[in-house]
Amino acid sequence: MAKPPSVMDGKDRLPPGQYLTTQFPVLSYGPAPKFNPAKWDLRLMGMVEEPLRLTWEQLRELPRATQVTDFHCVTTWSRYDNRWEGVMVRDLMRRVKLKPDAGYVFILCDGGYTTNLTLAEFLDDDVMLAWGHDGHDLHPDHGFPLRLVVPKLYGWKSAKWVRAIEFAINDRRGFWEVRGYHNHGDPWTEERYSFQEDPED
Ligand SMILES: Nc1nc2c(c(=O)[nH]1)N[C@H]1C(S)=C(S)[C@@H](COP(=O)(O)O)O[C@H]1N2
Ligand SMILES: [Mo]
Repeated sequence: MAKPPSVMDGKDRLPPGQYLTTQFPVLSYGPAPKFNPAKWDLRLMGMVEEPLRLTWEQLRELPRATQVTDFHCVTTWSRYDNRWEGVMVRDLMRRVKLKPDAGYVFILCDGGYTTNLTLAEFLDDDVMLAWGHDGHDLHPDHGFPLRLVVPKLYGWKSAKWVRAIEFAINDRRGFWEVRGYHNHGDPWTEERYSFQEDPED
């Protein structure tokens, strides 16, 4: 079967084992939660000197950013040039002081979904919390009011409906990470499944 021209053009842009789509599939465990801007909040907690709670209004007052990145789902679809709008994690993190022992980040979402990252990967300069996509508010199914965007890792790390960010000393696996997905999830080395993990890590 002939591949679409864009795949041929952007070969080194498409991670191994992925195909390109211009659709924006919805991959969710459970329905999109209802959003009440008067009650919604975002918490930064755990290994921080002072926990932080931001209302929807306060979140929207943080410095805004847009960023165009590719998205790679472990189920093998990739979508190029997503224009995300929101807040860079590095700007949000100016509002808290981490304790020196913090090494891992646990993302907690409305509906019970979770995912884990190393602190270094969470603090990477392309990681953001987004409320907009391609010029519109995110569709609720895609994570409105707020989703994480981690361009360098498979899509399951880009948690939708984020409500809390917990900084921790030790790593702990999130929703998909305990259900057979890789703890790290680098699409370029195809870290798809937990059985691929190096027991030494
Ligand atoms: N809260 C929550 N976030 C989630 C998921 C989910 O089921 N629940 N699915 C993940 C997976 S597997 C992928 S590939 C992306 C998909 O994002 P999309 O539905 O906007 O395409 O969201 C991730 N974030
Ligand atoms: Mo996914």
